[in-house]
Amino acid sequence: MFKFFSNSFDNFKKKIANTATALVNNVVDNISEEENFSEFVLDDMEDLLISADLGVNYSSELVDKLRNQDKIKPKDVKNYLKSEFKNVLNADTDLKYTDNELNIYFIAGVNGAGKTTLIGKLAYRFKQEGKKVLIAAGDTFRAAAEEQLDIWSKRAGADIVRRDKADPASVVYESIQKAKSENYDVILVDTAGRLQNKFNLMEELSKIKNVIDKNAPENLRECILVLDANTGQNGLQQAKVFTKAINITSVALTKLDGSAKGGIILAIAKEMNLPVKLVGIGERMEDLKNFDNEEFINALFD
Ligand SMILES: Nc1nc2c(ncn2[C@@H]2O[C@H](COP(=O)(O)OP(=O)(O)OP(=O)(O)O)[C@@H](O)[C@H]2O)c(=O)[nH]1
Ligand SMILES: [Mg+2]
Repeated sequence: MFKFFSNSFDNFKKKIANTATALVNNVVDNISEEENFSEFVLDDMEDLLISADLGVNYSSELVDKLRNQDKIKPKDVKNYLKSEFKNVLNADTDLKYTDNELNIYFIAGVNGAGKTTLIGKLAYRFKQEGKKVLIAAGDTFRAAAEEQLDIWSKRAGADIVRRDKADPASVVYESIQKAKSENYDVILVDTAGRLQNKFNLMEELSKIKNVIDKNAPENLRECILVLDANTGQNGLQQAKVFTKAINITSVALTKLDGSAKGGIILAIAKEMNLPVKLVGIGERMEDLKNFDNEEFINALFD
């Protein structure tokens, strides 16, 4: 298990205040004073949950449980949501890490989601922990991508394998050879952003991943899908497509700072069975948090 030092609870609470408003306070304010869960009230509640990015299926499931029962009253809606959300967020959210072995993290996601920034932040955190870190510049597609990664690697104090405009699969292959012969603890693999509806781009992604599967399968620790919190429900769609192409093991949700769409964390857990393990809460190198189920619930409800 690998723990990052984390930002304070108060800071986290501030960063997700908009999500708390959308997901909890709005619902409580609109529902809790009602007498009963009439169809009208239930419809209202469902709309509020959908607009807080819980997704249609999960929102209607939450509302269905309140129909034709009289144990839970509208005044209990806050506690009801809290216990439901707790049940959904039950996966282990610790980023996998094995001491004294090479740990490879494969990072994928659509354009601009925050992949390269995440790699910079992760490199920094691993370096702070005294690890030997190698970044594989697998985005050889976008102009200036390698330059951007180079800047992050210098900032973090990590090494980089960069072969201008080379085939990304060969960059990853070379990184694995270097890391094995020079005893690195960590490889972070950056990949080019891609539209999830472009078949050949997704094919290319699985080709890059195959290089790891062939040359260091026991070292692949996580395949992380990077999602921009602001894309909301579209993130679910992205998760489905990426999971088909490569076996995603966890999600890093970026740009949660200021976003009101953090409800997507619950939708991803519920519909995809994928844990969010990392959250980006700003553009600086330190603005990365380990996601913690209980802390998230507390920050939403308390
Ligand atoms: N506010 C905020 N901005 C972020 C966060 N993470 C990334 N960004 C910003 O999002 C923008 C895109 O980030 P990149 O890391 O370049 O995204 P990418 O996925 O590598 O993009 P491509 O390589 O073009 O696919 C940058 O301006 C980052 O500073 C975050 O957690 N919070
Ligand atoms: Mg990038």
